[in-house]
Amino acid sequence: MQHPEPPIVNEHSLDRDCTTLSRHVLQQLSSFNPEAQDISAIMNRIALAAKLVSRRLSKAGLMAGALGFTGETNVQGESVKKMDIYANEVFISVFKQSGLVCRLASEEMEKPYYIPENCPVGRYTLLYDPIDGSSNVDINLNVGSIFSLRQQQGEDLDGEAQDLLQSGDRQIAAGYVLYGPSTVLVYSLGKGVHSFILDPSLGEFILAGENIKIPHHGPVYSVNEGNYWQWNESIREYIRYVHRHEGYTARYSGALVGDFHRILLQGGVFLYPGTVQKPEGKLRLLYESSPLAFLTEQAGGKASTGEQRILDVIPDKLHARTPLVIGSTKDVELVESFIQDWTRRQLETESVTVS
Ligand code: P6P
Repeated sequence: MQHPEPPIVNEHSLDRDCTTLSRHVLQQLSSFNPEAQDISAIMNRIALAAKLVSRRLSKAGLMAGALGFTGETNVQGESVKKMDIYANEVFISVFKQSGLVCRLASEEMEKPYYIPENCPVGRYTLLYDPIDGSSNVDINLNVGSIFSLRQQQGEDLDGEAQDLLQSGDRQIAAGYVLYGPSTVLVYSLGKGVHSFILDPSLGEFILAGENIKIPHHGPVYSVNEGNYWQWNESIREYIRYVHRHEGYTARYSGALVGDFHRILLQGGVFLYPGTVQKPEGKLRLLYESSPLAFLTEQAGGKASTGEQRILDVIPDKLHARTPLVIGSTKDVELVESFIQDWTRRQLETESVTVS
Protein backbone atom coordinates (compact mmCIF):
# COMPACT_ATOMS: atom_id res chain seq x y z
CA MET A 1 0.00 0.00 0.00
CA GLN A 2 1.47 3.38 -1.03
CA HIS A 3 1.64 5.66 2.04
CA PRO A 4 1.00 9.31 1.26
CA GLU A 5 4.15 11.35 1.10
CA PRO A 6 4.62 13.44 4.29
CA PRO A 7 4.05 17.11 3.61
CA ILE A 8 7.26 18.96 2.77
CA VAL A 9 6.30 21.60 5.30
CA ASN A 10 4.45 20.63 8.47
CA GLU A 11 2.58 23.86 8.94
CA HIS A 12 1.92 23.22 12.63
CA SER A 13 5.50 22.48 13.69
CA LEU A 14 6.88 25.34 11.58
CA ASP A 15 4.41 27.79 13.04
CA ARG A 16 5.19 26.55 16.54
CA ASP A 17 8.92 27.04 16.02
CA CYS A 18 8.17 30.56 14.86
CA THR A 19 6.09 31.43 17.94
CA THR A 20 9.01 32.97 19.76
CA LEU A 21 8.81 35.11 22.86
CA SER A 22 9.16 38.43 21.04
CA ARG A 23 6.45 37.51 18.52
CA HIS A 24 4.17 36.39 21.35
CA VAL A 25 4.65 39.68 23.21
CA LEU A 26 3.56 41.65 20.13
CA GLN A 27 0.56 39.32 19.73
CA GLN A 28 -0.29 39.88 23.40
CA LEU A 29 -0.17 43.65 22.97
CA SER A 30 -1.96 43.26 19.64
CA SER A 31 -0.22 46.29 18.32
CA PHE A 32 3.04 47.54 16.98
CA ASN A 33 3.03 50.86 18.76
CA PRO A 34 6.29 52.12 20.30
CA GLU A 35 5.39 50.85 23.80
CA ALA A 36 4.64 47.36 22.44
CA GLN A 37 7.92 47.40 20.57
CA ASP A 38 9.74 48.47 23.76
CA ILE A 39 8.16 45.71 25.85
CA SER A 40 8.93 43.16 23.18
CA ALA A 41 12.54 44.33 23.03
CA ILE A 42 12.81 44.23 26.83
CA MET A 43 11.47 40.69 26.97
CA ASN A 44 13.96 39.77 24.26
CA ARG A 45 16.81 41.12 26.39
CA ILE A 46 15.54 39.17 29.40
CA ALA A 47 15.49 36.08 27.20
CA LEU A 48 19.11 36.79 26.22
CA ALA A 49 20.06 37.06 29.90
CA ALA A 50 18.31 33.75 30.53
CA LYS A 51 20.24 32.09 27.71
CA LEU A 52 23.56 33.40 29.02
CA VAL A 53 22.81 32.24 32.58
CA SER A 54 21.55 28.87 31.32
CA ARG A 55 24.70 28.38 29.28
CA ARG A 56 26.91 29.19 32.27
CA LEU A 57 24.95 26.90 34.60
CA SER A 58 25.17 24.01 32.14
CA LYS A 59 28.97 24.03 32.21
CA ALA A 60 29.81 25.77 35.50
CA GLY A 61 30.90 22.47 37.02
CA LEU A 62 33.66 22.24 34.41
CA MET A 63 34.78 25.88 34.71
CA ALA A 64 37.40 26.86 37.24
CA GLY A 65 36.08 29.53 39.57
CA ALA A 66 32.46 29.40 38.39
CA LEU A 67 31.01 27.75 41.45
CA GLY A 68 31.29 28.27 45.17
CA PHE A 69 31.22 31.37 47.31
CA THR A 70 32.83 34.74 46.68
CA GLY A 71 33.51 35.23 50.39
CA GLU A 72 31.28 38.34 50.36
CA THR A 73 27.85 38.84 51.91
CA ASN A 74 25.07 40.68 50.06
CA VAL A 75 22.74 43.38 51.27
CA GLN A 76 20.62 40.61 52.76
CA GLY A 77 23.54 39.43 54.88
CA GLU A 78 23.66 36.20 52.88
CA SER A 79 26.82 34.56 51.55
CA VAL A 80 27.18 35.39 47.87
CA LYS A 81 27.73 32.66 45.30
CA LYS A 82 29.94 33.37 42.28
CA MET A 83 26.96 32.47 40.14
CA ASP A 84 24.89 35.21 41.86
CA ILE A 85 27.45 37.81 40.77
CA TYR A 86 27.75 36.45 37.24
CA ALA A 87 23.98 36.40 36.73
CA ASN A 88 23.60 39.87 38.20
CA GLU A 89 26.21 41.23 35.79
CA VAL A 90 24.49 39.47 32.88
CA PHE A 91 21.19 41.26 33.51
CA ILE A 92 23.01 44.59 33.67
CA SER A 93 25.01 43.93 30.51
CA VAL A 94 22.07 42.93 28.32
CA PHE A 95 20.39 46.28 28.99
CA LYS A 96 23.40 48.50 28.32
CA GLN A 97 23.10 50.35 24.98
CA SER A 98 19.49 49.16 24.82
CA GLY A 99 17.86 52.55 25.36
CA LEU A 100 15.18 50.64 27.26
CA VAL A 101 15.84 50.16 30.95
CA CYS A 102 17.20 53.05 32.97
CA ARG A 103 17.42 51.35 36.36
CA LEU A 104 18.00 47.83 37.59
CA ALA A 105 17.20 46.82 41.17
CA SER A 106 18.54 43.49 42.28
CA GLU A 107 18.76 41.32 45.35
CA GLU A 108 22.53 41.49 44.88
CA MET A 109 22.80 45.30 44.92
CA GLU A 110 21.99 47.56 47.86
CA LYS A 111 21.10 50.44 45.56
CA PRO A 112 19.62 50.40 42.05
CA TYR A 113 22.08 50.36 39.16
CA TYR A 114 21.55 53.26 36.73
CA ILE A 115 22.32 53.10 33.02
CA PRO A 116 22.55 56.84 32.36
CA GLU A 117 22.67 56.61 28.56
CA ASN A 118 19.24 54.93 28.69
CA CYS A 119 17.61 57.30 31.13
CA PRO A 120 16.70 60.16 28.78
CA VAL A 121 14.81 57.58 26.69
CA GLY A 122 14.06 54.46 28.71
CA ARG A 123 11.50 54.89 31.45
CA TYR A 124 11.52 51.26 32.56
CA THR A 125 12.98 49.69 35.69
CA LEU A 126 13.77 46.01 35.96
CA LEU A 127 13.66 44.47 39.44
CA TYR A 128 15.12 41.00 39.62
CA ASP A 129 16.58 38.18 41.61
CA PRO A 130 19.30 37.02 39.24
CA ILE A 131 19.74 33.58 40.73
CA ASP A 132 17.07 32.49 43.17
CA GLY A 133 17.89 29.40 45.18
CA SER A 134 21.62 29.68 44.64
CA SER A 135 22.23 27.15 47.42
CA ASN A 136 21.22 24.60 44.77
CA VAL A 137 23.78 25.71 42.18
CA ASP A 138 26.78 23.72 43.46
CA ILE A 139 24.73 20.51 43.67
CA ASN A 140 23.22 20.83 40.19
CA LEU A 141 19.64 21.23 41.32
CA ASN A 142 17.16 23.66 39.81
CA VAL A 143 17.53 27.40 40.33
CA GLY A 144 15.70 30.34 38.83
CA SER A 145 15.68 34.03 37.97
CA ILE A 146 12.70 36.21 38.87
CA PHE A 147 11.92 39.55 37.22
CA SER A 148 9.45 42.39 37.50
CA LEU A 149 9.09 45.34 35.11
CA ARG A 150 7.86 48.72 36.25
CA GLN A 151 7.54 52.17 34.70
CA GLN A 152 9.52 54.93 36.43
CA GLN A 153 7.22 57.39 38.17
CA GLY A 154 8.50 60.96 38.18
CA GLU A 155 12.14 62.04 38.39
CA ASP A 156 14.42 59.90 40.53
CA LEU A 157 16.68 62.86 41.29
CA ASP A 158 18.18 61.57 44.55
CA GLY A 159 19.01 58.12 43.18
CA GLU A 160 17.01 56.47 45.93
CA ALA A 161 14.34 55.14 43.54
CA GLN A 162 11.60 55.92 46.04
CA ASP A 163 9.05 55.58 43.22
CA LEU A 164 9.65 51.81 43.27
CA LEU A 165 8.02 51.60 46.70
CA GLN A 166 4.61 50.99 45.18
CA SER A 167 2.09 48.14 45.26
CA GLY A 168 2.51 45.14 43.00
CA ASP A 169 -0.47 46.18 40.93
CA ARG A 170 1.85 48.75 39.32
CA GLN A 171 3.88 46.02 37.61
CA ILE A 172 3.81 46.12 33.80
CA ALA A 173 5.18 42.59 33.41
CA ALA A 174 6.52 39.83 35.61
CA GLY A 175 7.98 36.40 35.18
CA TYR A 176 10.67 33.91 35.95
CA VAL A 177 13.17 31.60 34.32
CA LEU A 178 13.48 28.05 35.62
CA TYR A 179 16.87 26.46 34.93
CA GLY A 180 15.98 22.79 35.11
CA PRO A 181 16.19 19.80 32.73
CA SER A 182 15.06 22.41 30.21
CA THR A 183 15.17 26.17 30.55
CA VAL A 184 11.64 27.52 30.87
CA LEU A 185 10.58 31.16 30.79
CA VAL A 186 7.16 32.04 32.21
CA TYR A 187 5.78 35.58 31.91
CA SER A 188 2.70 37.73 32.00
CA LEU A 189 1.93 41.23 30.72
CA GLY A 190 -1.35 41.16 32.60
CA LYS A 191 -2.99 39.19 29.76
CA GLY A 192 -2.61 35.66 31.05
CA VAL A 193 0.39 33.51 31.94
CA HIS A 194 2.44 31.89 29.19
CA SER A 195 5.42 29.53 29.17
CA PHE A 196 8.27 29.08 26.72
CA ILE A 197 10.93 26.41 26.44
CA LEU A 198 14.42 27.25 25.24
CA ASP A 199 15.31 25.32 22.09
CA PRO A 200 19.13 25.38 22.25
CA SER A 201 19.38 24.37 18.59
CA LEU A 202 17.47 27.54 17.63
CA GLY A 203 18.60 29.72 20.53
CA GLU A 204 14.97 30.75 20.88
CA PHE A 205 12.31 30.45 23.57
CA ILE A 206 9.42 28.65 21.87
CA LEU A 207 5.84 28.87 23.10
CA ALA A 208 4.94 25.82 25.20
CA GLY A 209 1.83 26.80 27.16
CA GLU A 210 -0.66 29.67 26.79
CA ASN A 211 -3.07 31.10 29.37
CA ILE A 212 -1.90 28.72 32.08
CA LYS A 213 -4.46 28.34 34.86
CA ILE A 214 -3.48 27.10 38.31
CA PRO A 215 -5.80 24.35 39.63
CA HIS A 216 -8.27 25.61 42.24
CA HIS A 217 -6.88 23.01 44.64
CA GLY A 218 -3.84 20.73 44.57
CA PRO A 219 -2.11 18.10 46.74
CA VAL A 220 1.21 19.89 47.20
CA TYR A 221 2.18 21.87 50.26
CA SER A 222 5.65 23.34 49.98
CA VAL A 223 7.31 24.65 53.13
CA ASN A 224 10.55 24.21 55.06
CA GLU A 225 9.29 22.19 58.03
CA GLY A 226 12.68 22.58 59.66
CA ASN A 227 11.41 26.02 60.69
CA TYR A 228 8.47 24.51 62.63
CA TRP A 229 10.05 25.43 65.98
CA GLN A 230 10.02 29.15 65.14
CA TRP A 231 6.60 29.47 63.54
CA ASN A 232 3.54 31.16 64.95
CA GLU A 233 1.07 28.65 66.45
CA SER A 234 -1.41 29.25 63.62
CA ILE A 235 1.06 27.87 61.04
CA ARG A 236 1.86 24.92 63.29
CA GLU A 237 -1.88 24.15 63.47
CA TYR A 238 -2.08 24.23 59.66
CA ILE A 239 0.91 21.86 59.35
CA ARG A 240 -0.61 19.47 61.90
CA TYR A 241 -3.83 19.56 59.87
CA VAL A 242 -2.17 18.51 56.59
CA HIS A 243 -0.18 15.84 58.48
CA ARG A 244 -3.45 14.31 59.66
CA HIS A 245 -5.52 14.49 56.46
CA GLU A 246 -5.31 12.39 53.30
CA GLY A 247 -4.55 13.97 49.97
CA TYR A 248 -1.52 16.13 50.78
CA THR A 249 2.06 15.64 49.68
CA ALA A 250 5.13 17.63 50.74
CA ARG A 251 7.49 18.99 48.10
CA TYR A 252 10.28 21.47 48.91
CA SER A 253 13.45 22.05 46.86
CA GLY A 254 14.93 25.08 48.64
CA ALA A 255 14.52 27.11 45.45
CA LEU A 256 11.38 29.22 45.22
CA VAL A 257 11.08 29.22 41.41
CA GLY A 258 11.06 25.44 41.08
CA ASP A 259 8.67 25.00 44.00
CA PHE A 260 6.37 27.68 42.59
CA HIS A 261 6.46 26.27 39.04
CA ARG A 262 5.28 22.88 40.33
CA ILE A 263 2.37 24.52 42.10
CA LEU A 264 1.48 26.68 39.09
CA LEU A 265 1.10 23.53 36.98
CA GLN A 266 -0.16 20.98 39.55
CA GLY A 267 -1.85 23.09 42.22
CA GLY A 268 -1.22 23.38 45.95
CA VAL A 269 0.39 26.01 48.16
CA PHE A 270 3.88 27.33 48.85
CA LEU A 271 4.43 29.09 52.11
CA TYR A 272 7.32 30.90 53.68
CA PRO A 273 5.77 32.23 56.88
CA GLY A 274 7.12 34.83 59.19
CA THR A 275 8.44 33.71 62.52
CA VAL A 276 8.00 35.05 66.01
CA GLN A 277 11.48 36.62 65.75
CA LYS A 278 11.15 37.69 62.08
CA PRO A 279 7.45 38.35 61.38
CA GLU A 280 8.40 39.64 57.91
CA GLY A 281 9.77 36.27 56.82
CA LYS A 282 12.65 35.74 54.40
CA LEU A 283 11.39 36.39 50.87
CA ARG A 284 11.72 39.84 49.32
CA LEU A 285 8.59 41.59 48.14
CA LEU A 286 9.58 43.60 45.09
CA TYR A 287 11.56 40.98 43.15
CA GLU A 288 10.34 37.66 44.56
CA SER A 289 6.84 37.66 46.10
CA SER A 290 5.32 40.44 44.05
CA PRO A 291 6.19 39.15 40.55
CA LEU A 292 5.07 35.63 41.49
CA ALA A 293 1.87 37.05 42.99
CA PHE A 294 1.23 38.92 39.71
CA LEU A 295 1.58 35.65 37.79
CA THR A 296 -0.53 33.73 40.32
CA GLU A 297 -3.49 36.10 40.11
CA GLN A 298 -3.24 36.09 36.32
CA ALA A 299 -3.41 32.29 36.51
CA GLY A 300 -6.49 32.37 38.77
CA GLY A 301 -4.72 31.68 42.06
CA LYS A 302 -4.07 33.71 45.20
CA ALA A 303 -1.06 35.23 46.94
CA SER A 304 -1.04 36.80 50.38
CA THR A 305 1.13 37.47 53.39
CA GLY A 306 -1.30 35.19 55.20
CA GLU A 307 -3.34 38.25 56.10
CA GLN A 308 -2.98 40.75 53.25
CA ARG A 309 -3.02 40.43 49.44
CA ILE A 310 0.60 40.55 48.30
CA LEU A 311 -0.16 42.93 45.42
CA ASP A 312 -1.62 45.43 47.91
CA VAL A 313 1.50 45.56 50.08
CA ILE A 314 3.43 48.84 49.79
CA PRO A 315 7.05 48.33 50.91
CA ASP A 316 8.91 50.79 53.11
CA LYS A 317 12.25 49.93 51.51
CA LEU A 318 13.65 48.39 48.34
CA HIS A 319 14.62 45.07 49.94
CA ALA A 320 11.53 44.73 52.13
CA ARG A 321 10.51 41.20 53.04
CA THR A 322 7.04 39.72 53.52
CA PRO A 323 5.67 36.37 54.60
CA LEU A 324 4.33 34.51 51.56
CA VAL A 325 1.42 32.13 51.09
CA ILE A 326 0.90 31.53 47.35
CA GLY A 327 -0.80 29.05 45.04
CA SER A 328 -4.23 27.53 44.52
CA THR A 329 -7.01 29.69 45.91
CA LYS A 330 -8.55 26.94 48.03
CA ASP A 331 -5.21 25.99 49.58
CA VAL A 332 -4.11 29.57 50.27
CA GLU A 333 -7.48 30.27 51.90
CA LEU A 334 -7.08 27.18 54.11
CA VAL A 335 -3.78 28.56 55.45
CA GLU A 336 -5.38 32.00 55.89
CA SER A 337 -8.28 30.44 57.83
CA PHE A 338 -5.88 29.01 60.42
CA ILE A 339 -4.27 32.46 60.82
CA GLN A 340 -7.68 34.17 61.11
CA ASP A 341 -8.96 31.64 63.67
CA TRP A 342 -5.80 31.94 65.76
CA THR A 343 -5.93 35.74 65.65
CA ARG A 344 -9.61 35.72 66.65
CA ARG A 345 -8.88 33.43 69.61
CA GLN A 346 -6.02 35.69 70.68
CA LEU A 347 -8.28 38.73 70.62
CA GLU A 348 -10.96 36.90 72.60
CA THR A 349 -8.40 35.83 75.21
CA GLU A 350 -7.07 39.37 75.50
CA SER A 351 -10.57 40.83 75.84
CA VAL A 352 -11.39 38.31 78.59
CA THR A 353 -8.10 39.13 80.36
CA VAL A 354 -8.78 42.88 80.18
CA SER A 355 -12.41 42.67 81.36
P1 P6P B 1 15.17 28.13 53.43
C1 P6P B 1 16.62 30.78 48.38
O1 P6P B 1 17.64 31.27 49.26
C2 P6P B 1 15.32 31.38 48.82
O2 P6P B 1 15.37 32.77 48.75
C3 P6P B 1 14.17 30.83 48.00
O3 P6P B 1 14.55 30.52 46.71
C4 P6P B 1 13.75 29.60 48.77
O4 P6P B 1 12.37 29.31 48.64
C5 P6P B 1 14.07 29.97 50.22
O5 P6P B 1 15.07 30.99 50.17
C6 P6P B 1 14.62 28.79 50.97
O6 P6P B 1 14.86 29.23 52.29
O7 P6P B 1 15.20 28.94 54.73
O8 P6P B 1 14.04 27.14 53.41
O9 P6P B 1 16.49 27.50 53.05
